[in-house]
Parts: sequence; structure tokens; C-alpha cells
Amino acid sequence: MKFTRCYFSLTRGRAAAVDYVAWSVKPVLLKDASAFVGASVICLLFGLLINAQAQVSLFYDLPGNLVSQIPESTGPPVILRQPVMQVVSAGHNGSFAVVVADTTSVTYQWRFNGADLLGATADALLLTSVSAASQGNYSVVVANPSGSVTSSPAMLYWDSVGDGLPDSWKIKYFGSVTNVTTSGDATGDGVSNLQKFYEGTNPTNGAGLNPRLIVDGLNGYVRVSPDLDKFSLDQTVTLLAVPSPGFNFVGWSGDLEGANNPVTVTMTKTKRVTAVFGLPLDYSLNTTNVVWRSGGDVPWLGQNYVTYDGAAAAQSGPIGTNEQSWLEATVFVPSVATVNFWWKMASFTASLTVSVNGAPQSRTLSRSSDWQRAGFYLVPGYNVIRWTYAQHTFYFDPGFSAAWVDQVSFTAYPDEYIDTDFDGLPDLWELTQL
Ligand SMILES: [Ca+2]
Ligand SMILES: [Ca+2]
Repeated sequence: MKFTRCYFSLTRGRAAAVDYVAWSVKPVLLKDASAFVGASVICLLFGLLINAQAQVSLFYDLPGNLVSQIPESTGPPVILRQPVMQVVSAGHNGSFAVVVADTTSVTYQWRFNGADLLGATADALLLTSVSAASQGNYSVVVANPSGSVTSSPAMLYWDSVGDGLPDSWKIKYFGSVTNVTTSGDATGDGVSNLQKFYEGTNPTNGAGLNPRLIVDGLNGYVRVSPDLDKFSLDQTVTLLAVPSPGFNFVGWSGDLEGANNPVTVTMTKTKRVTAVFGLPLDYSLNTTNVVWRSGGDVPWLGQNYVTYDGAAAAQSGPIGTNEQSWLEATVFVPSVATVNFWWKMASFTASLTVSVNGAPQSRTLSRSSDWQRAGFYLVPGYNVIRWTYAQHTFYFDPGFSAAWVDQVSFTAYPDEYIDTDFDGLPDLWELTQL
């Protein structure tokens, strides 16, 4: 038995997203001399095929000796990776590099603003003692016997402060090197100066801005489509709120309001959006035959973190300053009645008020208070009871604040003067004084 081999190799390199790997062809097993001819043709065809991409082909005879090497340079050099822009501060070196597909017989000549740099003839360029005068375009001319190609120019920016933002960029947009910070955001669009520099957008008027989208969900998650790190200005994005088992989607909070789901958002700026999910309100509030509604800037939600009864309670929606969140029950009572419930508040900047059939009640809850019982008078027939949680303007960050309601009950009194504890005060009156 005889065998022949055809080996192909390819310079290993890395393009933007693709690793070139070495090619190899397993030995071709031959039974007789005629098959060897066929195998040679196969090897040659493989060689031509791979040569078209690799520009390197090595041919071996039967014992494995190298018999021919097709000239590597069938064309000018191919640049796999271009030099990359960099920002260099005092005391640091600058460096640029180029990666070429086939380095055989290749020469390099680096240029600064189009002029050859003396002695800069390697595939990498190291710049020591960088100063303001070093700022400019760097490129490299790569040549082989077949021709030459010039890399795309890469900027070296001078950064005297060492914060990563070039002096020239700061001066161009802000007229100052010292009064600009990397985290600054003069246009208030949620994208920092550093991000704007790298994205080539204008930090003073937002032109070309790439807004971000930060989404969050409690007891569920948000599916974003397309799900990108950054968006183009005014790009539309679809958000789908997906609740955890047992929870309902209540509404959106933050830079998005309402309860449409899915919902389309236009990225006019960087946005923070929270999807609010809750337990069912009748379950949380221990009621049956009551129609619950909720709304405002963000609706109330059922939850099981802060409760009076240890099971679940309703919590005001996560709202901002000068916003409100309301909870409303419609109930039918055949006679005079009371509505009773427990309520609680954790806030320095909000109030929880109650209205019955549109009439504001004097008893309210403000600032922080632990669970208390409250009661209000209802007339025969339909009654609408509304709890309104409102955040007011204050000169400090209120942090977390919310109100809770639990264990809502209704008691009807066919005899409104009944006095079950015989203290001379009707039950109806006593329950509304809680
Ligand atoms: Ca409850
Ligand atoms: Ca009594």
C-alpha cells in the first residue's frame, strides 16, 4: 500500500470577528499507482482552492518531501486588522499595530499625518514620550513584491488630564480642558461624555445620540426587541412585560407610563423603565364581590413583602415626585354601612387620602406610620371608595416610599343605631371613628 499527502497551511490571523485556522488535509490512502494520479489532481485542486484564500501552498511528494511552493504573493498584502484609535495621557506610550494575512516578504512603513516615520518599519509602532505634538493620524503602508496597501488611518489623541477624554475633544465642544468630566452629560440624555466621544456624537446638542434603555421588573421580567446595548436616536423598541407565575402585569413605571403590553417606545433619550407586576388585588385585599380598579401615574399592586395579615396587601405604585397612584373599589351595600381596612405608610414626602363617592375624607395618613385600622361611612347603594397616594415636591431625594392597604371589609347595618357593646354609642358611629 502507498499513500501520499497533501498539506496546506494558512497563516493564522484574526479578522474583526473571524479566526482563521490552519487548514490540513488527512493523508489520502492509495491502493495503486493509478490512484496516485487521481490523488495528485485532488491535491492540486485543493491547493488551488485554498491558495485563492491563503496565498500559501506547500506540495509534497510520496515520501513527504517538499517539492514545490507556490509563490505566496499572488496579490498585494491583505490587512486583517487595522490600527485602532487611542487616547494617550502623559507618561504613557502609544502603540499601533497591523495584522496582515500573509507576512512573507512583507515590509512596513508607518506614517504620521501622511509622512513616513523614520525607522518605523515593523508591524507594530511604539510611541514613547507622547506629547500634545503626537496627536494625529497614524497609518502604515504594507508592501510585498506584488504591490502595496495603506491601512486606514488611526487617531492618537492627547489627553493631558489622563481621564480618557482627549483635550482636543473637550476644547472643541466645551472650550475647556478642565471643566469637562467623563461622566458629564450636558444634554441630560443619559449618555456620558466618554460614551459620546467614542460614539462620535455631539455632547452639546445630542446630534447622533445613541440612547440606552435600562429595564427592570419586580416579580417578572421585560423582553426587549431589538435587545441592543445602545440605540440610534428615535429608534423604536418593543417591550413585553412577562409576569412570574401567580402575578399580573400592573403597569409601567419610570420613563414609560400606562399599562399597554406589549408597548412600543421611541428612544428619544436614554430611558429607565420598570415593569410592575402584582398579585391580584381582591386576593391581596381579602375581598369578594368588589370591583377593584387602579391607576394614576403607576397603579397599585398586590404584593407579599409588607402585609398586615401575613399573606398579601396592596401597595401604592412606585411613582416619582408630583405623581400619584390611586386604588378604587366599587361596592354595593343594601343599607348604611362602613368600610374598614388597615393602612400603613413609609414616607416623608407623600400622603394617603381617601374619598368616598368623590368626597374627600378628613382622616388621612401622612409620613411614616405603622399599621392602623380605619373606617369610613357608606350610604345605601353603590359606593366608590378611592385611596390616593401622592408624592409631593421636596428638596431632597425621598428614597423609597410607599403606602399599603390590607384587609378591606364592608359591614352593612340594617339598624343603624345597633349598639352591640351597650356603651350608648352605635356600632356604625364607632367603626367610622377608627
Ligand atoms: Ca391581605
Ligand atoms: Ca357601642
